Amino acid sequence: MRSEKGSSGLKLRIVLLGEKGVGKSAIAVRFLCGRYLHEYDPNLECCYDKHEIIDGKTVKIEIFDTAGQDVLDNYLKNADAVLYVYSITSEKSFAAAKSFREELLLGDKSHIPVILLGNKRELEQGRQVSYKDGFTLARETNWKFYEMSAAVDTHRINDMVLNLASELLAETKKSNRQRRTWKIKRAMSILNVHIHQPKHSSFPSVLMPLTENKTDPPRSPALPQHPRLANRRQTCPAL
Ligand SMILES: Nc1nc2c(ncn2[C@@H]2O[C@H](COP(=O)(O)OP(=O)(O)OP(=O)(O)O)[C@@H](O)[C@H]2O)c(=O)[nH]1
Ligand SMILES: [Mg+2]
Repeated sequence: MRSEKGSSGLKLRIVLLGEKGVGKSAIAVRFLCGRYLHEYDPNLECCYDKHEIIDGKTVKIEIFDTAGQDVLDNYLKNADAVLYVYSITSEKSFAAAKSFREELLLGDKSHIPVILLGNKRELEQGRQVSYKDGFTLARETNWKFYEMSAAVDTHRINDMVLNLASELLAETKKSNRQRRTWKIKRAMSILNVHIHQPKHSSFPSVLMPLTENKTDPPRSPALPQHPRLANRRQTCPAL
């Protein structure tokens, strides 16, 4: 998740990937417009993003629907998360999910959060991929897993995306906090170097007294001492 340019809000870009016909556009339309694919006319309305209040913050959620004509790297370049869709009625689309996992690992992109989504779950009679297989693939790769239907599940897709946004927002807050702590620690260590300057450093010590008088001898050994005071120090330990 990143800050949106020119605004105080945050932006989350989710890229939809998966084989042809698995229901990527149907899922995008369901989330963005709350309707099923055939109830949506792309000539009359255009939905790409949606603003949601998540944990008190405004988040612009962009859904990037793909059609498989570009190389994976181009899609992943600006992705904060991937929604990988297969159809539970297509073993082939599930095999593609496995290949996608390999590609991510080989391309060193396994840090990108992925949700594996088995779509068309209401078509139980045509099922070719078991729930267990989907669940196992996701667990092996530390992905989240859901089975859903863009056709009949009106709220679950929404809830799933909002959950993801909420988790990513929490992670962003955590890493910002860590970055702030790191900056403070770094500033402290720089300060520390100055406090413990070597005796004859050309830089003045931070703890050096600003004024100097004879009754209050300077504590820094780097400063020259008056010879009389040095003698008195030897005979009078209180000084
Ligand atoms: N029964 C059922 N059909 C669905 C579901 N989701 C999508 N479909 C149908 O599956 C077909 C393909 O859906 P799309 O959303 O166009 O699939 P896509 O992944 O965007 O396909 P491409 O853009 O060609 O890659 C359409 O006929 C949809 O109506 C679902 O949950 N259940
Ligand atoms: Mg499509």
